[in-house]
Amino acid sequence: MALDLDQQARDILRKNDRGGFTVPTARLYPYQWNWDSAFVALGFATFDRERAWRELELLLDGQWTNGMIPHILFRRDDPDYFPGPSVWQTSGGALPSGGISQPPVLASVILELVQSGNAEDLQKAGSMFDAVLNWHRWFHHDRTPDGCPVVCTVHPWETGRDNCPDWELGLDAMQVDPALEPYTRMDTVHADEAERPSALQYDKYITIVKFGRDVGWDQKRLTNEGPFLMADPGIHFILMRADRDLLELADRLGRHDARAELRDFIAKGQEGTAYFWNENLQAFCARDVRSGVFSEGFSNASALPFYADAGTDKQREGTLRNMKRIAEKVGYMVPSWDPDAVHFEPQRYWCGPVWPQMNNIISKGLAEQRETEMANVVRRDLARLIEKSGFFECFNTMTGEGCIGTDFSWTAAMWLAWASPNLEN
Ligand code: 9WN
Repeated sequence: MALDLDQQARDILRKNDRGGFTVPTARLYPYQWNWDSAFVALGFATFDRERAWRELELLLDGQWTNGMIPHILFRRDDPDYFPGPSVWQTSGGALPSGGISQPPVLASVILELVQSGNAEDLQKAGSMFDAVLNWHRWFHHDRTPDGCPVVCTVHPWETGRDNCPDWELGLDAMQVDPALEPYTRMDTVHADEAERPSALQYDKYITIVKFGRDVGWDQKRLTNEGPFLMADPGIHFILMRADRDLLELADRLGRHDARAELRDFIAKGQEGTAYFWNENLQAFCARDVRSGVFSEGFSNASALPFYADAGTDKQREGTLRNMKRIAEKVGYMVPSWDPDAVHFEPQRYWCGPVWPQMNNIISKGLAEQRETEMANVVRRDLARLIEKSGFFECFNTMTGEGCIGTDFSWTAAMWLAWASPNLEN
């Protein structure tokens, strides 16, 4: 059966290939997405390394001159997706794109390809090094509000964890722009409404897009003056890890010129980690930057300090205690939202379901920090989910039923690169 699933996973990646880049799934997400592509490259690397690098090269085609790599690249307009290029109206790079970014897993994926590869892989990594460094600079400068100790986010979509209840704080603090033009959502045409964000959430998402457009996508202004400003432990820990991985790449490539700057980024991350510590919950949580208020639930991003090698012993113990508490309540780890917190819904997108790419980085971090038992649970649970339900976008954390997109690229990639039991042979 695992062999069948390996074959199915390869077929999904081939089927979602649009000529060098992969769509997350047909129809619902018909473009190239940033962190999806990075994870997908790990899947391709298990059977076609050339194609893995191609995925990343095409992602970099969309980089803006200010360094940002956008969350979506619109190579052509597709009526199946809203909001498309005519809504974003960006001109920061060579391709039409979204005006925000996504969690920067790219450097870590490149390092993984180098670690499992040869001189040719190192050469490819070398050709991408400056582009990735510029992206990290963009996070540390343009996405760090004046006077704030940490990198922040201006839109729930930028965190990749769209409608996680974490973002309610920031969304509650903003108004829907009364001048918002009427629009038609396409996601609820392709997926069950009960599994997608609400209408009010969508109005606020589009209000932020409108603000970005109104300031001509001036990223510093969007960060300092935009309607939404929160700090995400997901972006924080992923960037910290990526800064370290980029430093290792710099060493392997002999790019000593970049070392001091990367060390500064890492030090900023280490100092900023305390900002996310919610004493009440004994967990790293999202925060509304303007009010300083913490989100009061353990999300799957709260489980990432191990991946970033961050936090004190006490903070890691608190994190693990929360994970054990949650493991008693759900059928499958790691839910995207806390089953003991308000707004938990086991089937609704980022309000409960298990996400394959998150399980991957959570488990990787736990294994590296010798938290083997929990690392194995997190990996085994994703394998069980795929064996039970197939290659869905995400899965109901209670029942294991698949949610939203089918034949999903990152799920196939995570199976091939990490969760398939065949990898143990
Ligand atoms: C908005 C593509 C993307 C993922 C995100 C996921 C979802 C988009 C949407 O799909 O977001 O970027 O329209 O809902 O939340 O993590 O990258 O798979």
